Amino acid sequence: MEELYEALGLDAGALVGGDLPVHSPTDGALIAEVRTDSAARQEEKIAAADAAFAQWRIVPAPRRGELIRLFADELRAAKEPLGTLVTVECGKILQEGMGEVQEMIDICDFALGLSRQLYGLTIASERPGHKMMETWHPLGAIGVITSFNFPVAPWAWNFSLALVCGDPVVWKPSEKTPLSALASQALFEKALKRFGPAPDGLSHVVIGGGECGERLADDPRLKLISATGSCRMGRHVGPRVAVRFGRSLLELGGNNAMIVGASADLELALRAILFSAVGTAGQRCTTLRRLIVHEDIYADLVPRLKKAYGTIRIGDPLDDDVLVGPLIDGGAYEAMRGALGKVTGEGGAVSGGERVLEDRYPDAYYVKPAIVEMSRQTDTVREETFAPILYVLKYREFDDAIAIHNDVPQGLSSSIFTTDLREAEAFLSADGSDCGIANVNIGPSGAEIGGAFGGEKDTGGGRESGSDAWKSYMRRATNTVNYSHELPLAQGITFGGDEPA
Ligand code: UN1
Repeated sequence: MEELYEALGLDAGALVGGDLPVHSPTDGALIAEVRTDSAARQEEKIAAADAAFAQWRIVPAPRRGELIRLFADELRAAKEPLGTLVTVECGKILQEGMGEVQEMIDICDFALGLSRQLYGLTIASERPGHKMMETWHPLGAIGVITSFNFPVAPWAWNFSLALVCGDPVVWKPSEKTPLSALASQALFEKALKRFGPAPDGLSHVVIGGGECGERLADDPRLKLISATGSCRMGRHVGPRVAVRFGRSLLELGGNNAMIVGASADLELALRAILFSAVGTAGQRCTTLRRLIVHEDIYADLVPRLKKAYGTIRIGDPLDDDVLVGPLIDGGAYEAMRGALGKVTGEGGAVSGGERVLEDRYPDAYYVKPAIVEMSRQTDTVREETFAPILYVLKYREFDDAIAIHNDVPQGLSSSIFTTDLREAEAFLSADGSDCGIANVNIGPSGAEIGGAFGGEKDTGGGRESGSDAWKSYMRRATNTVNYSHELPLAQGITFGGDEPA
């Protein structure tokens, strides 16, 4: 670990003796003891971010982009150690750990380009000699709350856009993955050194539990709170921010499904199902959780899927051949067991789901991904259990498939496998999938950064990452300029004969 810390510019001495123990989910070993931030220390950081805003907002956006360009350089150079740390700290396989760092690099590149494209509109005025336009200004310091399963990329989506938009950031990572956050911050500080003069306090990490997130949510100096995590967390944070009329951007749970139509290319579908359902050990917000299969291909697809599940290697996520690493902790394992127990009571036929490698790793939680065949969509299926459980449902009519698909509280990601153009287009249409992400012939997980990322209903409605998600990090001003010698009023109103009093 020491070598890894050193490669990332982390001071190993500062990672012992703190009050927050960090365990690797790969074997349960204690890998660090990090210091949490007191309320007073957190207050200092928020105040510093707020102070930095006054200076950073007047730095030209392309110059702000330059800082993100330098940060991307650091990330490229540290891709392997940072990806490895992500793997060790949250348990996803190394390919995915590295992929997560690549996602950070990609969004930095996007943000750099964006720094020259923070465009507003010009608008036709109804009044002669008048011009109307829209300008976008920095919003203020912002708070970012992230979860353990993607310990760095969602922060980077927010951070890179926010910085380019002129907003300093205070980041509260999951208390399960503080090291990846501290390493990201250290890499950013390296970029800052190369950047030259910049206001102090552009980026802060605050370490702590729920109370730490609450303090962010309640602080009026943080103009936007962008939070990624469970629906439960979002229900707590969203209203707190709303009470003070703050902005929130919520990216919460998903219950993502795939419809497999009768005409689907089953080879492709199988591969997509496997990656989406068991990748990251089922701990992505975009994980495939429900498979809705046409009755004509059910007997072909489902046994093949079970066979493929049987060949998946489960184990140390640093091992090249492994596809499924551990769950994050014992709590996640209990939640998985609980859901499988409940769903059995609801008539589900479970295969897989057992704990494995217990002798070798008594303090880690490796499980066989589970497939559960259901005759109907029950309340347990409607819940998001953050574990590799794939519920399989059968349908006959396409409209029923869509109805089952949409009949869950969450609305993040979705997909259909079909070669039938009508089905594909219907799925993407206004009365098709009700999710923020809807895909054809690819799975629901593993989105690129270029599109807006997020979902509807209990997923919280926020959009992060690409497209015009940057607008959440800026304030919009509508400007009307009168360059005439008259003062015509809008809507044709005459006011006191329009003579000066
Ligand atoms: C998450 O699980 O919180 O689309 C984010 C994906 C990744 C991001 C997942 N690009 O699966």
